Amino acid sequence: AACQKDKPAPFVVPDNQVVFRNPIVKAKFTADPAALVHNGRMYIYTGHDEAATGQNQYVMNEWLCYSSSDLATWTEHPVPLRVTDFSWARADAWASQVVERNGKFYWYVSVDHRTVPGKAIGVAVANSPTGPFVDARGTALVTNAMTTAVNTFFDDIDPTVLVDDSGQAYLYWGNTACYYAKLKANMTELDGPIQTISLPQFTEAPWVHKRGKWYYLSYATGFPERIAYAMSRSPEGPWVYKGILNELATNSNTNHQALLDFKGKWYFVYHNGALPTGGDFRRSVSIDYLNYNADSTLQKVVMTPK
Ligand code: FUB
Repeated sequence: AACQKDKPAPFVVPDNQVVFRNPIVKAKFTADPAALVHNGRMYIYTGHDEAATGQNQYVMNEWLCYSSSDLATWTEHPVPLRVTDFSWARADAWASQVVERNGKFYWYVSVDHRTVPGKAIGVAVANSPTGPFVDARGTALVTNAMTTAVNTFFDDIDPTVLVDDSGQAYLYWGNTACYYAKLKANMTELDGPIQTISLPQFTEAPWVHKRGKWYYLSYATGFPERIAYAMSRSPEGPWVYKGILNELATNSNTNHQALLDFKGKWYFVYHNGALPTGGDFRRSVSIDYLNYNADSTLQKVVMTPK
């Protein structure tokens, strides 16, 4: 009996569903997850919420990286990227995403710009998903001077990148307004004009993914935030709004999602404030299943607390 007690809970139940141990990171507060799959592992990239208990503001100086082959046991990698890695950035390691192209890993980040008012988007590059990452440009890729300043200080945050099957890469981002632009094949320069996407009650946190012939643009809507989504036959739209995908996250006024396929099943990675002493500025990343209907629309995510 003593032996039985010491056994860890099984990771997988008989119908082959993973029992997630949410939140997946308990030793640190993590936020704004992005995820990718490489060589049989899921990599989750997060911001690091460093606010003290009761401190009502974001304190975010670095990004973190975790990986897993079974989605139950996660390895923390050494800190792969900090605000200080971008000489032109002042503060705020806000939401980000890493994408792989031709064996290189490009990390698009939101940060506060030193000289251009407001937030800006930068890009770092590495030869491995865990780094070391270095600033790929030495300057911001997008600044507030380039967009229409709907919400001047927060316009240019929350980058998400899709490399389409055609090889064309697209960068989407925004707060209040949702923007997109093509990226050159080098992944570090915009290619053409910045366009605006019209979506109902767009707050922030766009994430674009493709399944079959459908493109999906999910995003944070309202405030406190739910996750809504739209679908299109093209990465350039038109996007058709489909409804709410994820309800309010426990104890967090923001939500932020990554949707991806791993070993033939789909997952929804997001954050909440569910850890003891957690909250709006002390968030935690969780993962749950993402299910599709027969007509390719998305089922609402069922969030599992632990
Ligand atoms: O974590 C800072 C900001 O809060 C992110 O950039 C937004 O998506 C929201 O989660």
